[in-house]
Order: sequence, then structure tokens, then C-alpha cells
Amino acid sequence: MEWCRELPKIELHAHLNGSVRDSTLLELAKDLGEKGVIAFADVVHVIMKNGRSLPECFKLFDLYHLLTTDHQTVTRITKEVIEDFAAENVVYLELRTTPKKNEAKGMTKCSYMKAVIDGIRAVDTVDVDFDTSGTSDVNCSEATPLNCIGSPINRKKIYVRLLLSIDRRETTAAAMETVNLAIDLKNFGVVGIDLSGNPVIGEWQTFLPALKHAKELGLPITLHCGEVPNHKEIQAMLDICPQRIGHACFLVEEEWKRVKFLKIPVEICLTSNIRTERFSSIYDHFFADLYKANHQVALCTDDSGLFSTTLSNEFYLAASTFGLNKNEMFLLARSAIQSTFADEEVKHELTKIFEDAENRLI
Ligand code: 6MZ
Repeated sequence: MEWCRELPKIELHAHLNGSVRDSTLLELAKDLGEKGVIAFADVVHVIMKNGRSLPECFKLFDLYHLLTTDHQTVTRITKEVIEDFAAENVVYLELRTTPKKNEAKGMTKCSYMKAVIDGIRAVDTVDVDFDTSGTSDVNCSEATPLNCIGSPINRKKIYVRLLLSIDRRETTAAAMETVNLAIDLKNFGVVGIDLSGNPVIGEWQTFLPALKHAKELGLPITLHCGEVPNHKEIQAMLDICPQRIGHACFLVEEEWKRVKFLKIPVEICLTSNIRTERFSSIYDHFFADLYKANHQVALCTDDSGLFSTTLSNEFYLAASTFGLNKNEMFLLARSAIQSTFADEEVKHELTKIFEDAENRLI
């Protein structure tokens, strides 16, 4: 486990609100309890519970959003989540979050994202590289592009990029707004679009126009695909050739053939899949099949807070379950560079980080 923590790692599938520390959630819940907004005693055991079914997870997200969705708290959790990933030696984090509108709090999707960006700027325990190449205006705010922070020797450094999530509960217009926002924030570290949310809610046709729009504008997309056995939707998802897919728990042989033929990298969230009972045993997970077939995969946490895991733990779990040695683990971690939505310069920097770590670790 110590070696897994030392290993530089790339996280490609992490939801902001699912990655919040339990201690922060409890503190926020206590606060809202004192204000009479929620009954603290009713939510404590919900936050601390370990095993959760998939429907329970989505109920819990509604509670999380109640606790976290004001600008100040969004900034706080973003900062903490980045610091937590950096502490695990995650060197590149593609953090995804759903821009939210909340009239009562004066929040628009754009001001929500500004709060996220403020959280990235607020990180002070590690150096953050946050892509800020341009000077284009962000319509909703006075946000100025961020600059890479200088990197004094011996400080940890983490590259942070953002994916904007479309929630499956949203309308076509709301999904379109998210894609347009992602384009506006391209110079603020946004590198792609995700489709997520409760997999039994929403119709593919609702999201398709926004996803097509993203593709036309050259914005990479990753889809939660096959989290439930909806084969019509899985096929429609593969038809648009997403740059990556996540979960992929219920794909059947023909669908896997297409994923392999199209060389679509797969984000694998072992703990999440087991906790939500997508597989009855971890030994039934498709990881081993893709790994043996040399297909591009990336181990990910999904919701490190919700599922009490870390990316180091996911590597340890994969190694101990599927018998990977240190060299294989190192190559697995490094190979995720290819699947990032980062530009070539960042990929080159990441390659150097792994080269430097190789002598030390192998
Ligand atoms: C599908 C998930 C998910 O966006 O508010 N989310 N969607 N499957 C999962 N597997 C368990 N885990 C998280 O983060 C929380 C949101 O991410 C999506 C859900 O839409 C959830 O509300 P943000 O930061």
C-alpha cells in the first residue's frame, strides 16, 4: 500500500461532490442542523454508512448538494479535494462536476464554476498547474485567467483540469448551456464534457444534441456508459465514438468488441462498482479481460468520499486481486497519460514525471 501511495498516479474519473471528506460533510451538516435547515441526527448515519446501493447513492447526492451548494462551500470543497488527491501522489487530476443553478443562492452555472475555479486558486499546500493559456472573458464573472504557480523545489505539484458534467436529470437546453459554458471556460482549465447521474433516469435523445454540439466544437467527451444494462443506450453511446467511457459494467460481448475496435479508453472504478453491486465479486470484474487484451484502461476512484477509497487504494486492490507486480502497476499508471484530455505539452511533462519516478520505484 505504501508503494501504491508513492506511485505517481493519474485520476480521470472523480466527481467533485462525491470526493468530499466525511469530516467536512459532518461539519456542514452540523451547521445546517443548527440553522434548522436539516435534522442533523437524521443525516449523520447516512453520511457515515459504508455499503450503499446505486439508488441510495443518488439519494445521498441530493443531501450532499444541499450541504455543499453555495459559492463559499463549493470553493472550500474544491480546494480540499485537490489537496487530498495531491496527498496521494496524484500528479494529474481531471476533476468533474455538474454546474448547478440555484436561484435561492444567487447561483448560476457560470458562478458555480467560478467558485470551483476559486477553489483551485485557493490551494496552498501544493503547487497547482491549471491551464490558463488565454485571456478570453468569462461572461458571468470578473474571473481572470489563472497562471501556473511557480514550483519551488520539494513542493508537490498537481496538474488540475476540469470536466463539466451533464446530469441525466437535465433538459436539452440545460445540457447545451453546460457545453457552451465549457467552451467559454476552455482557457480556465476545462478540457471536456461528462454525462453522468442516475443511469435509470433520462433519455439519450435529450442529451444527444448537446453532446454532438460538444463534438462539433472539438470538446472531448466521456460518458457513463452501461452502468445499468440498457443496451439500446450503450449502442447509441458507442455510435457517437466518445473519447472515453466510464463504468461499462453491463457491456456484452458484441459491445466490448466495438469498444476494442474503436479503441475507446475505459475508466475503471473497482470499489465503486463493487460497493454498488454492479458485480457480485471483484473477480468477475472485466478489468482482467481488458488488461490482458492490452486495451487502454485507467483506474479511478469515482467518489472517493462516498466510497471511502483513494486512488492508491484502487491500485492496491487491482494488484492484490489480479496479481499485478510493481512493474505492471507502474506501466498501468503511466499508460493513463494517453487517455487524458490534456494537451501534448502536459502529456510530455507527465511522461517526465514518470521517467523520474521509475528509478526510485522499480
Ligand atoms: C453516475 C455519478 C456517480 O457533479 O455534483 N455521479 N453518476 N454514476 C455514479 N456512480 C456511483 N457518482 C457521481 O458530483 C456528484 C454528481 O456526480 C454524479 C451524479 O450526478 C452526482 O450527483 P457533482 O460535483
